[in-house]
Amino acid sequence: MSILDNQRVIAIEEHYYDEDLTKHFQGRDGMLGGFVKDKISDVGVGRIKSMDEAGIDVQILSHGAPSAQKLDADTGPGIAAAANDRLYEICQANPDRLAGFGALATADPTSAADELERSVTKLGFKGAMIHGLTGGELFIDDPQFWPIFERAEALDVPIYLHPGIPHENVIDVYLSDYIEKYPGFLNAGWGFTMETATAGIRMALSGIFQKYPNLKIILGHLGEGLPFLMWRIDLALNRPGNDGVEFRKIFSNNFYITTSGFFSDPALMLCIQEMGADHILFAIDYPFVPNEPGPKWMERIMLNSEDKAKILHGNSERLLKM
Ligand code: GRE
Ligand code: ZN
Repeated sequence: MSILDNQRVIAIEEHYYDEDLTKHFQGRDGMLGGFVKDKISDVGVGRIKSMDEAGIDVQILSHGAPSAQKLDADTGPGIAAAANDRLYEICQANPDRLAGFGALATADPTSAADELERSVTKLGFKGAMIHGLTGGELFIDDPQFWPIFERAEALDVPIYLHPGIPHENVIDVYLSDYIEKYPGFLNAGWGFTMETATAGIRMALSGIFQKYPNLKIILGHLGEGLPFLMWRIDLALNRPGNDGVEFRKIFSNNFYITTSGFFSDPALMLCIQEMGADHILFAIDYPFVPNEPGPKWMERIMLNSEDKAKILHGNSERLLKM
């Protein structure tokens, strides 16, 4: 099936929309997926056909941003659980081709931890994806969310930190005057990156990896720039007057990154040089990014075949037990 010498190709940040969940997106969030509406809603024939044409064997499906992070603590858990049940059915229709990351209504952290467990043990999901600020306000390193990470460590599944749009105050000051002309400046063109890179650094600062040393966090988009910045972040956070944090060590041990929406040779090479090939996983970010160029890029990139195999399937087979 694959164009890469019949190697299995697993893509792990591939989105769909649940009609009931997207009803709850408002304002800027409501406009996020408009330009891919048809493709993102197709979880059947059209999607599998596109995978076949591109040489992608398996997609790990996750909801598009902002998923369940904007839901409230009262209604959110039920809405997320129902969406996860429907995702289970979607995967069951093509069990060899589709698997899932659960959606968690993080506004209720304890029930989100329970839903993570149900998603993994009852629905067979590979972990969960969290999209940005809970309620548009709170970063996920806040101690109230730690029960989710405690459960993830106990279940030995990763949590994928996917971008969401930044806090409204940040948008006002940093982005707003350009986003009418350049909506991408709010999302993948910068807003997403700055929000999710910040979330990643904050996780390291929070001390959560001391408490849960086997916690595994996935960042898309080649680590949201953090591999490039790792040296400098490490320097600054360990200058006199800082508490000191082994940022490089934490990022290299506890974080995994994916190629979602970022098919750049030099950027990937930098990631391999900074953190090795064992924590880099293939992803497209379909349908925000088309399927076809991804496997073609992996096919032609100047990289030894062992590392290619790790990125295309070996690392996800190990991390996601598939
Ligand atoms: C993405 O996953 O890359 C994405 C979204 C929503 C809007 C834009 C975008 O999930 O790039
Ligand atoms: Zn994405």
